[in-house]
Amino acid sequence: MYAEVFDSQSVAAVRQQASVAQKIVLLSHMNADGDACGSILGCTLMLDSATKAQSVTPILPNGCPKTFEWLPASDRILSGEQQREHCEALIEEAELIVCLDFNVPSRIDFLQEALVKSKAFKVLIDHHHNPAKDCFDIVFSDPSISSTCELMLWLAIELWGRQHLNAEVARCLYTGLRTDTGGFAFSCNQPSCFDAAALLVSYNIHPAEIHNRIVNTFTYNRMMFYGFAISKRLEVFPAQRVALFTFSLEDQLQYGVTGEDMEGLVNYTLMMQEIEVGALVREEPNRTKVSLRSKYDVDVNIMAQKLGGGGHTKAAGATSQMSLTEIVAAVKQLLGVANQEPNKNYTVA
Ligand SMILES: [Mn+2]
Repeated sequence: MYAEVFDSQSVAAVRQQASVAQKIVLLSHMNADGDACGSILGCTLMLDSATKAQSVTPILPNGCPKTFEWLPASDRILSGEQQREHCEALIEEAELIVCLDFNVPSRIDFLQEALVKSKAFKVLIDHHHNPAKDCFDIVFSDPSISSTCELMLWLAIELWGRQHLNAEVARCLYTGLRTDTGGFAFSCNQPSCFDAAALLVSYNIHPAEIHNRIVNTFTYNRMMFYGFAISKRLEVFPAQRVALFTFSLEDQLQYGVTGEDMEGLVNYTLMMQEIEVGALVREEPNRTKVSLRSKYDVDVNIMAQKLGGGGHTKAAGATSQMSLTEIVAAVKQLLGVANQEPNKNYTVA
């Protein structure tokens, strides 16, 4: 599978490094999602069984989110925020570092310096556009692949065959496949995505149970916040086929919700039949964040890049130092709705 991504020399080099490395570190991005958590844990478990390393340590800049603590081995994830010096030392001393589901070192935030400085053999496994190839010894990257978890599965088979696949690994990898495709709704044009799902399900995992763990998890506060968001904080521009959520810090404090609770809310914009591009802008202490989604052909990755971020064609985002007012103006400019009045009485036909 994907012979152009997994050239045999690179695969052999990684197999060799994995077989001799005593200290292995795995890294994924800030605010880890299902694909980050699933790929880092699936890879950790496979390296446990495939190598003789003394230590295999998964590190996330701000730890494992509560929503993914049910994944196997999640208690092994170290939080960079909670144990910064320890994590930096592990990164610097590592002989092999596997980076998953991010394209540039800045996506691991304050841990990037340690990564760049480390003399370890560095492997990137990712599906975002424009990977920083110079920062890694080997890069396995293809933006046409559904998820890093799918890429990790095919790479594992190239490296070791199926001998290190089992129910726990399958549970981890299926989770990223499931979340990055919105439940096999988008980013799944390649048949290989379904081949991967079929193979993972053959290890006796239960898609309905994983679906419940991922989707049916709202607290009452989060549900009430979504009601507030849709009724009070959604601007719809039907003529431009654009919709935009905006949240101040105060909005979030009032309902006791955080960024994690807003995961997926931006997708609600696209549920309106006339809307093609949706955005969510929110304030955090000392910064603002933008999420962008596209239903058809508009490339939101390009828009996110103009805001200093990036991502995928249909799903991208950015973190900014602009104030909420400034970033909303910038986003509206990019969406072509600057100076337009949102239609408050808009109802979908
Ligand atoms: Mn991903």
